[in-house]
Amino acid sequence: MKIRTLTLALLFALLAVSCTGKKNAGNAAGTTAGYSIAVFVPGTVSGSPVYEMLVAGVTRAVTEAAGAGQKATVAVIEAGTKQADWGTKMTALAAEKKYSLIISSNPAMPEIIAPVSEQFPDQDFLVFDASFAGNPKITTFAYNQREQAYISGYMAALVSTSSMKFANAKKKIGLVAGQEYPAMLNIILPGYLEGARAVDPLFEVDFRIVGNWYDAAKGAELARAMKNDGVDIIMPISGGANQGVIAAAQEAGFYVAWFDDNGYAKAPGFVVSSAVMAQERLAYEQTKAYLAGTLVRGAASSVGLTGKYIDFVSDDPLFIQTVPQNLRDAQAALMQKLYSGEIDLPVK
Ligand code: RBF
Repeated sequence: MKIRTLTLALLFALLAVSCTGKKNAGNAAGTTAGYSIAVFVPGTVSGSPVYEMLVAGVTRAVTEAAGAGQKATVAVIEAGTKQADWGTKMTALAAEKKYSLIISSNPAMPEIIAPVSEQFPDQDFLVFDASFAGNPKITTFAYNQREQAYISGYMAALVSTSSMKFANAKKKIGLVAGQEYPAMLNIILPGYLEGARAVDPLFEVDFRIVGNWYDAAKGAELARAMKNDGVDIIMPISGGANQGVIAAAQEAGFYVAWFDDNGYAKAPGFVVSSAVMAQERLAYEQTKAYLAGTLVRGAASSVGLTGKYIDFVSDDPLFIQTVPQNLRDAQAALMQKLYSGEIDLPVK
């Protein structure tokens, strides 16, 4: 496992050890030993917006707390792309009894953590982009991805039916996923289609799977094939493979609907949409709450458009330059209907 520890945080960890004389600098949360947080990244950070935001948010909260004199440290552990190893790696991490809190993110993690929690009942876990109730040591936050995907599908269909340079007459938009998983099949894919069909009921989604979260060459290959089949805009949700979709867009000439964070700068003129989740802010807020002793433990919370945990980035100059005014107006009108509740998209 690759462990990167903040230099500043390490300094505070050493101080914590020397002040208390204890080797264990964290497991007793809230004691003078301080807080020691591990971010368990199920995959690799680079290229995955959800994980980049997770690490950034947690690190910001810990750095601020440490700067204000609190004993707080963070270690980022990349568990890598072999998913079969995640359970063993999580067990090993909990067995260290070194971290007062282990933070992670993705919908599969609670099921992996549940048996680890049974084995190490004192260990606290906080998982984003996931939902799991009934274990007081596992706290989760899920995003309303029906809203997020609907917003994305709506903009994709607006672009696809427009007179923009790479748009064609076919009512076909694309989605490239890293793998198939329940949130993708039951929420994101249907939400994307639902949003597109709100523009025109004849829209179809060409849905393809990379088979992992890193293979950019495979991402590019799938995207080129989709373009040849008449797709003029693709939403990539495939981690490091997204880079392949971006490269294919620039080379073959089609648009990209970015998901999770602001992606306009990834390929100016080609990325026409950014339907985002505020994972950086949520991770920051909840880590801060944990460090302040106010994290509501064991709860399964949901966030969405309310509080702008799900949103569309419409004020980026690259969006304004790339997408014509009439399409931006139509997207803004959709957002108004969502903010006002005129369109309500609960996760079923
Ligand atoms: N998204 C990424 O961007 N990178 C990943 O490495 C990644 N790995 C995942 C592994 C599993 C088992 C699951 C269920 C999802 C994964 N996701 C990954 C998708 C992520 O949780 C989320 O659904 C998407 O980013 C859309 O918001």
